[in-house]
Amino acid sequence: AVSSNAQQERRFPDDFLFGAATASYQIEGAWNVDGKGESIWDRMTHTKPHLIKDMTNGDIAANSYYNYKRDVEMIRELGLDAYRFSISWPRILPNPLAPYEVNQAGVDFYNNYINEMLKYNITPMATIYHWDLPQKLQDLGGLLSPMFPEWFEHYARVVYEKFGDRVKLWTTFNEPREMCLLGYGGDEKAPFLNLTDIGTYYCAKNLLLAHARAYHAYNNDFKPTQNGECGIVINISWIGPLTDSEEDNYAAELKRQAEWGIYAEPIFSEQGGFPKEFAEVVAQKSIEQGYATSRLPELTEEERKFIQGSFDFLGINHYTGYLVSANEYKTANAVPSLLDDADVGVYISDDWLPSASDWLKMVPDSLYNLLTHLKDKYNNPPVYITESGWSEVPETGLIDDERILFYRTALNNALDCLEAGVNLKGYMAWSLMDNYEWIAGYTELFGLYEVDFKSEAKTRTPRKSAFVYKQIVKTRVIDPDYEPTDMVMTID
Ligand code: PNW
Repeated sequence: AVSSNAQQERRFPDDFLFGAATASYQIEGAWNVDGKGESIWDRMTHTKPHLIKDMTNGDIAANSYYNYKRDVEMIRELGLDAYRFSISWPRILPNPLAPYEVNQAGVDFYNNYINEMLKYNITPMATIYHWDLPQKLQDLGGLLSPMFPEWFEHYARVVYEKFGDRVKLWTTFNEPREMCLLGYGGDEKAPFLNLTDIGTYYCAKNLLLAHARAYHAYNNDFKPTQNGECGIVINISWIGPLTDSEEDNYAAELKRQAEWGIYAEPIFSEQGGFPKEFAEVVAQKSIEQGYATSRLPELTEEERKFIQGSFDFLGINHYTGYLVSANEYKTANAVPSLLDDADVGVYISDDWLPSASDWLKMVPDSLYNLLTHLKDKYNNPPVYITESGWSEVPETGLIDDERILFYRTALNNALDCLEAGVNLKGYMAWSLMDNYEWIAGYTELFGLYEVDFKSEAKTRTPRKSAFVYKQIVKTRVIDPDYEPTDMVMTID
């Protein structure tokens, strides 16, 4: 019997947005079809396949360009409220500097996709940019070019104009850290520039300006008629101190500022600008290293004001966490670099369950710790968890009990957050289906649905976790004992 006492049963509110997420390059395939231009991931995987663990690429991936109706059918099977997908910039603007050359076939594809979602009352949440930059723009400097904010605003206006009558939830960028630290300041993501000294920081500044331009373009010119919302998605791990000591607390704060504060603080803090302590450390080290100015560029007063408050909500990709020590567990880093600027030790406990990805462990209460921290830090902004998930090796197959444990744990944390007054509005699982996991290729899989990449049809089959997630979405309650009776999926 349904309890009348709300305290006995912890449930998600009816308007809580449950969904699943994907990204264009990871699922679409059709890399050179119907006028699509070349992206930095096309170029990189084709010319340097050895950078990818299994030498694969996203040329075909889950072939969602052709399978999108099946994808929407899966979303219906799961009973999801929302679907987070990304738009491929080079599919829309194959020649990104020619303002009137919009690729109609690309527009048609996303129109069909979005209309298929709306037919079944599924709320689309669109990511404007999830890492597949047009190669042409990379040749001109990519995110390091001072022109980048203008290029991005132009592209954002095109997608608002084409899809904004139906898409009401927009995010500008997916994961600045992964782009700037790993792509420009490192060599783990395209364009693999490894400019450790200043690459990360110049990327961060241009990204913030580009985000703010796209936000203001929406706010001023589209929101009045389209009535949607625009935010940004930041990957935020929980970073806590290893001990209660003042030193470790300071080290953890410095690491938070370096890892995600440089992207979040300028937008979400009341005062704006780059995080104070970290900015001081970088300035100090830069001078010691012989630079004329800080390697972290200044934001002018005008830029600071332009970026501050440029959000309707905060999208967070949250997977994991770690603890920080001021003196122990340090490793060698490039000098100069962001990792050397925030020169602290990182501790990962052996007790935390490992996934198929070396960076992803199941860290107790990481989501709760993170969201309650952000609530206080940024005056409780509306938050969506835009990604959260667990990887397994391909051999795991359909019985993915560790993934089930991950989702139940994370969603219990989400309920704790709601009870603590966090303005949490939704949760998107990463991912709807197996897909191309960047430099890990197809060796680390995150799907609620397994994809048979060897089959011509890229057949999708629900895993056990799909049935468990479906049950939670339907009942709005986490039943720790629920077991699917069979593995037959239907649309309820
Ligand atoms: C995200 N971390 O990347 C991306 O948005 C997805 O495209 C990707 O497939 C997914 O998560 C799984 O990797 C992340 O270090 C990269 O905490 C790194 C971290 C988290 C997410």
